Amino acid sequence: MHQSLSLRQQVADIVQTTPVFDIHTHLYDPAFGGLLLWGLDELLTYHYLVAEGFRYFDLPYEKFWALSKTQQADLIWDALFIQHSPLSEACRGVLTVLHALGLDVQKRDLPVLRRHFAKWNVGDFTTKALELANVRKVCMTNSPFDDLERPVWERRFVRDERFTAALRIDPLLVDWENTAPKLHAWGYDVRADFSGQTFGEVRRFLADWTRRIDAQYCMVSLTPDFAFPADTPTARLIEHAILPHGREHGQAFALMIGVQRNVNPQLRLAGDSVGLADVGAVENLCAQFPDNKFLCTMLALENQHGLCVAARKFRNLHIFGCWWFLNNPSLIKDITRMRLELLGLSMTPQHSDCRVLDQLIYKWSHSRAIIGKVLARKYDDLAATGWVPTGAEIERDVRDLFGGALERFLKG
Ligand code: FIX
Ligand code: ZN
Repeated sequence: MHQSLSLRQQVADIVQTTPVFDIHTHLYDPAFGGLLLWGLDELLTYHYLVAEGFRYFDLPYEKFWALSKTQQADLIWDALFIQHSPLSEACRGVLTVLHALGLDVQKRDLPVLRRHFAKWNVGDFTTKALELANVRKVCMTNSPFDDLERPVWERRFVRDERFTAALRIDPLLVDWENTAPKLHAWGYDVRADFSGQTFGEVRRFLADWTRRIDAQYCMVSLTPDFAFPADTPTARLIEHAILPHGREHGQAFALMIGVQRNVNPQLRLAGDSVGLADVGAVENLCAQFPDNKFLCTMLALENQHGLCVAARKFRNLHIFGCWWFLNNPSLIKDITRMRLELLGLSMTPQHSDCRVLDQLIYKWSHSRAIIGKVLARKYDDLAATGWVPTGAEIERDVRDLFGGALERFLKG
């Protein structure tokens, strides 16, 4: 009993002190200026909280969107923190951030809390947030199709080494009809019907952007009905452009599957939902293209077991994260336990998906606590057989779970 208590403490300490590589976020290198969101009003208007706010608001959607960010934050604060206790995970997250920054949340005084943030500049706050979250490196989501982001890459800038890039290509794969003319206008000789040099030119586009941003991997999010093989533009582009590109550049293809976009367009970014996807499509990709590396996360809870089993069958598949509606303590606990039981340490239990810099602090503090407990229970079970892990072994394992295994997978 004594030994098991100290083992638990040892695991908790190692999990707290091991720095994380956060493999999927929507944060930006500070050189992107206003694209890097931070501060209290951004925290309060996070789309998770907008969705929750509308559970209580009694005003038309358009009226909310016409308000300034500060006014929107005021409404959300009032509905979700003052009129009701802030029990949801996203609400609790705001309080974890404020508390970690040393602020007194008990007074429930929004103007005072706001004034604290006014003292920071973005450079110092970036360092503070990364330090408090104990995150060593953050992977961004970088889209050449984003009109605000593209010019920053095109004019070049000095990179902050704490931020790495991932090439995000949703419009290419899910909206080919409107994307083909764009590629054409950018000097790539593609045709809407895929004739001529189309696939080669898409590969040239991918290679150009991979080089320009030094992409760690290439990524897409897909709806629950994603099928492979299939006679769809998405499947054709994957087979004839994305995967040959991946083989040529040794680059993994990351699939985030199961998001049903815009089920309530009036909620804007908060209007996406979830649906059950087909794990078979991922298995088909892994089986048919053993020389490609795939990363995958799925949004539906009901897909988690199948996805784990798929990863047992295919070593070119690395599964990651408790994405979005799964990023809640109860679900992280169950999913992480299942993954450890089926895959051991050859997976990445969590990414943050932060959209606001400050969120690194709460997403990693909350996830760390759960992953630490789950892991400690597993080591306890081992210790009961006489196999007591050494400190060095636990440190090695935690490094792997917090990005090390993924880095090896990407390099291998
Ligand atoms: O597609 C994605 O990368 C999603 O994570 C986002 O689009 C989503 O809005 C989000 O922030 C989820 O956490
Ligand atoms: Zn995301």
